[in-house]
Formats: sequence, C-alpha cells, structure tokens
Amino acid sequence: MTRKNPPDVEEPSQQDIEVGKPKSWAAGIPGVVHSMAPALRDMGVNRSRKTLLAMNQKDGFDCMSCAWPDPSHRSTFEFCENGAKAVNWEATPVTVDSSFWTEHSVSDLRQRSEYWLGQQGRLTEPVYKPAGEDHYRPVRWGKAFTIIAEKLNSLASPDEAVFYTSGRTSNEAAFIYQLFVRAYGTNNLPDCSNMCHESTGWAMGQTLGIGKSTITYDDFAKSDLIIIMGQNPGTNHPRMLTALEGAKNNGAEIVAVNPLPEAGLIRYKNPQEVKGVIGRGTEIADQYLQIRLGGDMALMQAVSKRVLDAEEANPGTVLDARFIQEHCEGLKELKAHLANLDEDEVREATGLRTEEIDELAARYIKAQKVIITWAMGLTQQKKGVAAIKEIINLLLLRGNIGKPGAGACPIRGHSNVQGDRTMGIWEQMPPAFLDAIEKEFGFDPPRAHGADAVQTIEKMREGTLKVFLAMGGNLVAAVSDTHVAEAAMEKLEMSVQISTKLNRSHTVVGDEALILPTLGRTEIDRQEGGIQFVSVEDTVCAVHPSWGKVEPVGPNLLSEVAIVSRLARATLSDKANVDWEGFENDYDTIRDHISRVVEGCEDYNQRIRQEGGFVLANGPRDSRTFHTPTGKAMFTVNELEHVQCPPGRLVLQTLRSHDQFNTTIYGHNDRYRGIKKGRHVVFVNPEDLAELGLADGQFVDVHSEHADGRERVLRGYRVVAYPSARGCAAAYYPEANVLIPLESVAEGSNTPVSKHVVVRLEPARDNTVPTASPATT
Ligand SMILES: Nc1nc2c(c(=O)[nH]1)N[C@H]1C(S)=C(S)[C@@H](COP(=O)(O)OP(=O)(O)OC[C@H]3O[C@@H](n4cnc5c(=O)[nH]c(N)nc54)[C@H](O)[C@@H]3O)O[C@H]1N2
Ligand SMILES: Nc1nc2c(c(=O)[nH]1)N[C@H]1C(S)=C(S)[C@@H](COP(=O)(O)OP(=O)(O)OC[C@H]3O[C@@H](n4cnc5c(=O)[nH]c(N)nc54)[C@H](O)[C@@H]3O)O[C@H]1N2
Ligand SMILES: [Mo]
Repeated sequence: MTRKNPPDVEEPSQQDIEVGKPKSWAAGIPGVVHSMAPALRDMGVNRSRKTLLAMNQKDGFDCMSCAWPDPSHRSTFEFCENGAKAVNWEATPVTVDSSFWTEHSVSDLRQRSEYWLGQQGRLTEPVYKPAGEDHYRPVRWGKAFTIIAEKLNSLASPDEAVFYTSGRTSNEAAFIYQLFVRAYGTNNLPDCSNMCHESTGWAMGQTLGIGKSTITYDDFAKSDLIIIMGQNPGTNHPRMLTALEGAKNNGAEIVAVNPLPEAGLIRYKNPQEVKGVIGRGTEIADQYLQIRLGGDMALMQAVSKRVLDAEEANPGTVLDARFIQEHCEGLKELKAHLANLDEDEVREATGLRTEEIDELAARYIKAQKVIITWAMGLTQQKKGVAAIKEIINLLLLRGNIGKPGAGACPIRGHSNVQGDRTMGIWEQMPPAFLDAIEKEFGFDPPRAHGADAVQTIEKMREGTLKVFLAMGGNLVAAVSDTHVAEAAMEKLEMSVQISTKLNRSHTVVGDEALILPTLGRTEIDRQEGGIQFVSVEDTVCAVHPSWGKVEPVGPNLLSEVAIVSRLARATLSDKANVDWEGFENDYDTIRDHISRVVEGCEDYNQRIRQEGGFVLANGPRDSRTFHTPTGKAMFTVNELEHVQCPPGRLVLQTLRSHDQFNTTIYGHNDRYRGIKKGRHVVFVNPEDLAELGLADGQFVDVHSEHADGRERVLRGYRVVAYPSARGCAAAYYPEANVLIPLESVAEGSNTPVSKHVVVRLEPARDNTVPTASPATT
C-alpha cells in the first residue's frame, strides 16, 4: 500500500457561499456520478472496485454510513451516494505520518476545522501527549496500554473513569468493551445513542416493552400508508428511497411530516432504473405536512382524536377492538384525555390547517396497514419521548403493531448503534443482563447506573470524572454547548481516543492524551486464528456479518477487538475469569459468550453464518407479545405542552447537510438545499425575514436565549431565505452546538434538545467570518 500525501485543503470563505434553488427530487444519475467520482480520484480504480462492489453484499462489509437494512435481493450497486462518501473517507490511502506530530502542536490542531482534520488521512500509529506538553508523539502500543492501565488503576474509584462509544463499533468489540468496563468496575458507558434515539428507546420500552423497530424490511412493500416524521432520508438514509419507491409501486400512500420541504421526500429518481434516469422519477409524498418544530405530539394527538371520533360516529368500524381487547391497556384514559384536546392549541403548535390534519386522519383510517417511521426531528425535542408515545397510541388504535405491512419504525443513525445497545453498551443495562454477565464470567458487575453523555460532561465540569476513553466518535463536537463541553474536557487528567481519523476530540484533551488508531470496517482483519469478520445489527433487528475487503492502510493498526483485549489485559490482571487473549485471536470465542449472555443471540456463531445472517426475535412484531409490567401494550396519556416562542424570536433546529456524516465534514455543499461552498448559513422563512427586517444574503449573529444568561452565539452567518415552516429556522450541526445549553434536554431521555433552540438574529457587526471550526466562532 503506497502512502499518499494529504491533498491541499482548500476551504471556502464565508463570502464564497453560493445559494441556488432547493431541489425537488433526490438521487438519480447525479447521485451515482457524485458517488463514484471522489472514490475513483482518491482511492484509485482497484481500491474503489474492492470497496464499493463489496458494500452491503452478503460476503462483503456492512456500509458504515447508516443503519438502513439490506433487502434480501441485492443489486450489484447496493450503496448510495453518501455510503460511497463514507467508504471513500475511511478507505483513503492518505495517512498521517510521524512527522505530522512534530509539525503540528495540539494548540495548532485546535485551530483547524473538522474538515481539515479529516482530510489529513488515516491515523496509523499510537501517539501520546504527556502532561504539560503541547505535542503528541509516537509511542509503542505496549507502552500506550501501560500508561492507560496505570492511570486507571491509580484512580480512587472506577467511577472516576468514563468510557464512551460511538455507534460504528461492531458487536464483538462492543461486547468485550462493556465487559472490560464492567470488570474494571463502572457502568459509566455513555454512547452516541444518548444524543440520538434515546427518546425512542424510552417511549417504545414503556409502551411496547421493546425499544426497537417492530417491522422487517419486507413490510415496506406490504404497507398501505407510510408516515415519515422528522427524518430526511434523501441525505441520511438514501437507500430508504428505493424501499419507498417499491411501496408506492405497490399502491402505498406516503405522508411526510417535516418543517422543511426535503427533496428526497418529494420525488425520487432511482439511478438503477430507466425511468429514474430519463423520466420524472417517483413522486414520494402524497401529502406533505410542513409542521412547526416540536409540533408532532400535538399532531399525533389530533389524529388519534379524529380516529376516536370516527369510531364514536360509527361504532365498531374504526378501532381494532379485538386487538385492543386482547393486547392493550389504557384506552379509557386516553379517550378521556383526548376528549378535551384544544384544537386551537393544536393549530398553534403544528402550524397546520385543520383540513390538513383531517386529511391525514382520513388516510390513516382508510389504510389497513400503516407504518410510521421517525428519526431526529422527533427524538431531539424536549417532548420527544411523549411525541413518540403518541405515535404508538395512534398505531395501537387500529392494531397497526404486529401485523404484516404495519408497525413502528425508528430509523437509526449509526450503522451499529442498535447492535451496540444489544451488546450491553448502556449506562443503565437491566439487572437480567448484569446477572447473565455475573453467571458467565464469575464477577459481580457494578449495579449503580452510570453517566450518560450529558451527565458525562456535567461530571467532567464538576471534576468528578478524571479519565475519558472513547471507542470512536467525537463527543466534544457532537454534544451540546460546545464551549461548556470543551472547558469540561480540558479539566480531565487523561483522554484516550480510539479512532480512525483525526477530529476535534483529539485536540480538546486532558493533561495527558492518547490516540489509538484502529482498523476500519472496510479493512481485512487478520489475527492469529486467521481472517476475522465482525457482526452488526441494522435498524430492523437483522444481524449479519461484515468482512473487511481491502488491505489495512498501515501495518501498525490494531482492530478494536485487539485494542480492548490488550487494554483489559494491561488493566485487570486476573480480576475476571476472562480469556482476553483468546478473544483477540479468534472472534468466535467472543460470539460464544454472546450466545450465552445476550438474549436472542443463542447459537450466535452458527446463525451469523447463515446466508444473510438472522433476525432477532421481537415480541410485538412476531407474536404481539409485550414485555411491559402488565404484559400489555400501553396506551399513554401525555399532557400536551408546546414551547412558546417569544415575539421577534425564531426556533432553530440543527441538522445535517448532504456532505457530512455527523461531525465528519466531507465537503461544503448541501446539494438538495441549493447550498454550495459554505456551511455557515441560517435558513429562515422569507415571511419571517420580512417581519424581522432582515434580508436574504445578509450576515447575522445568531444568539441563543437561555435563562442562565450565558452568551451563546454564532457570528457572521449568512441568511438564506428558505421555504421552512413559519417561525422555524435551521442551521448545520455540529457548528450550531455552540447554541444549545447543556441543560436543555428531552424529558425522560436526557437527550440534548438539538431541534428546538430559541434564537434571536441580529445583523452581524462586520461581514468577515472565521472558517469552519466551532471553537473559533
Ligand atoms: N449521509 C449521512 N447519513 C447519516 C448521517 C449523516 O450525518 N450523514 N447521520 C446518521 C445518524 S447518527 C443519524 S441519527 C441519522 C439522522 O437522520 P435524520 O434524523 O434524517 O437527520 P437530521 O439531519 O438531523 O434531520 C432531521 C430531519 O427532521 C426534520 N425535523 C426537525 N425537527 C422536526 C420536528 O420537530 N418535527 C418534524 N416532523 N420534523 C423535524 C428536519 O427538517 C430534518 O428533515 O442519519 C444517519 N445517516
Ligand atoms: N446539534 C446537534 N448535535 C447532535 C446531533 C444533531 O442532530 N444536532 N445529532 C446527534 C447524533 S444523532 C449522534 S449519533 C451524535 C454523533 O456523535 P459521534 O458518534 O460521537 O460522532 P461521529 O461524528 O459519528 O464520530 C466520528 C468519528 O468517529 C471515528 N471513527 C470513524 N469510524 C470509526 C471506526 O470504525 N472505529 C473507531 N473506533 N472510530 C471510528 C472517527 O475518528 C470520526 O472522526 O451526534 C449528536 N449531536
Ligand atoms: Mo445518530
């Protein structure tokens, strides 16, 4: 493998931003061209062929860009434009070499943008920054593990250390990582899910007894109506558009609920079909509800109310009485509660007209099989848990759980975030799981709950956490209140990042810091016992193997499994009866333990080798069994509350552009929204602009307003007049995390409220703006 130098990293200035018209359709030929071109340029023909054609194939690797499932019949090009970007980003032959660390101090790297950091290429050797120094320097693996182990063993309590996980980690690595952390003695296992679908887990857990999707991939094709809420599949789950197209061809209706007119929800041109290449493509949404931010709970209540009223008018014809009788509890209370629903408040909260809501209710009542999908637009709201419970209420009314073509389908983000949870990455795993660990490994795991992502920052700020270790991710950029989070991180005594590429979390560190470079999913994983595969779980609970395909980018990389195994050996001596070395040599030995510890994973080694893997059992989906305290699916009563926006203010959501993967910035365009060469933009409805006395193209400072009085501001943002719902603005994450107070979290899940920030726009003091890094704003 020949090393390539990083390209000259050019970054546009704020003056370069070009704004065109938003697109009304997604994918199509430009999607394919956009996906192939960078790969061919950066990886060369051979590496591109080996990676792109192996993606999502049964003997290939699982795409790391999102958790969208694979159909059982796969096309040769079973990837999307953004999956190709993710592969290109990881499988690039560009590497960071030893001289980089002398050339660049940590303070220098801190001034760089996420884009620049990512462009430096793959990390290839462990590096260490001793206390009091401003440079990382290469260190041998053995030494790195000793430094970390000595630090961990010097702490007054294991609870002074915290172990973060991002959702790309494989099941095997996740399982032994949580095992190591619990054997060490803490449940401090926060993960990206705390900032992502945590609201889903709680809402579904409390109502259906399982925090996961109740459908399989094939249900999309069988559905009559699919309601897509708070989700932008054209960018974040592009292969979902193929499933939606299939559903439409089978006669399904689709309703989109979103404050923004997202291209992928309007029309889709399938690049793999003739009509997608030369024709108009497929209309996706039959009805598009441009709801206000945070209005979904009110909308779901209003639709449920109409369903109940229709039943009242024609008894015995609307509700699925038998299903409710056999499987549900709490309908009486729900009915009584919704009887008093205030329609004025619904209109105010949703910004929708009564006729629009009536139309949705009529579609829902007409359909026999309904799927509701959702993502961050719902989970990252103050009332996210309650809003999702209202989705479940609506589905239960007509028995839309546990029958073909119907169900609740949260669409996960990271490609294995769901599997990581199944494997025990959670700061509050239930006693049954901890008992199984105790039985299998002969040590008593800690029982007290650990810290989630937001609590982690709070405890760092208090000084009660001293060591931070991250299995992937970029917590300091991903979490809310960037400046608060950075100050907290800098109080640490030690930070350790297990990563593929540089990011901001390597530059905002404790006294001592280490970076441990790891193999990516595209790369061949050779161990003593031969070439290893790993396994992952997608958003519809299908578990399958993932085989690396290309040569590792450097000889000195370790797999995540090897890193955890060696770290555990260095730290724990014989504290637990675990053959850590065996794990590293042969991942089957890990899977044997998974079979005995993780519910639903019995015979894991055998079932993972079946063609296409296997689907985890799911009570609601398979047999209408609900593991709630009553054994029934629960209707719930949720008090409607919508956050009022004071006059002269807007509510802002933070979201993803088409050229990023979370905190990783691939480029500066957001093709579907018409933005080129820049990310520092704020999208505002033209009528709101007129009212505020602002104009498209003007530069503004975006101030967030919060009771604590702390100044939170993004300076010099370009205003883009955009057809968003009235009163609802948008700006890109992660930059906009500067605006979100750490204390602003969803009720019941502690997820940062990333989609509802009250802001004030003020004309910028001058027209010059610093480039991309959040710290420089
Ligand atoms: N290419 C690419 N793919 C990705 C990612 C990526 O960054 N890039 N990230 C991955 C991850 S970790 C995740 S979690 C998913 C995220 O996938 P999404 O949830 O689609 O991500 P966001 O960009 O946050 O988009 C949120 C959508 O919800 C809408 N929305 C915001 N607030 C509300 C609201 O109050 N109500 C309603 N109804 N809608 C609202 C927004 O307008 C936007 O369309 O994608 C995954 N896939
Ligand atoms: N304001 C705002 N904040 C948000 C969100 C939002 O919508 N708005 N979304 C939230 C959501 S949904 C999520 S999921 C979080 C994401 O939070 P994280 O998961 O912490 O962030 P990522 O940007 O996905 O992490 C990227 C880094 O992971 C490392 N990496 C990549 N591949 C691998 C691998 O194979 N192994 C290892 N060990 N490391 C790897 C690379 O170093 C890369 O820089 O952000 C949350 N924050
Ligand atoms: Mo996510």
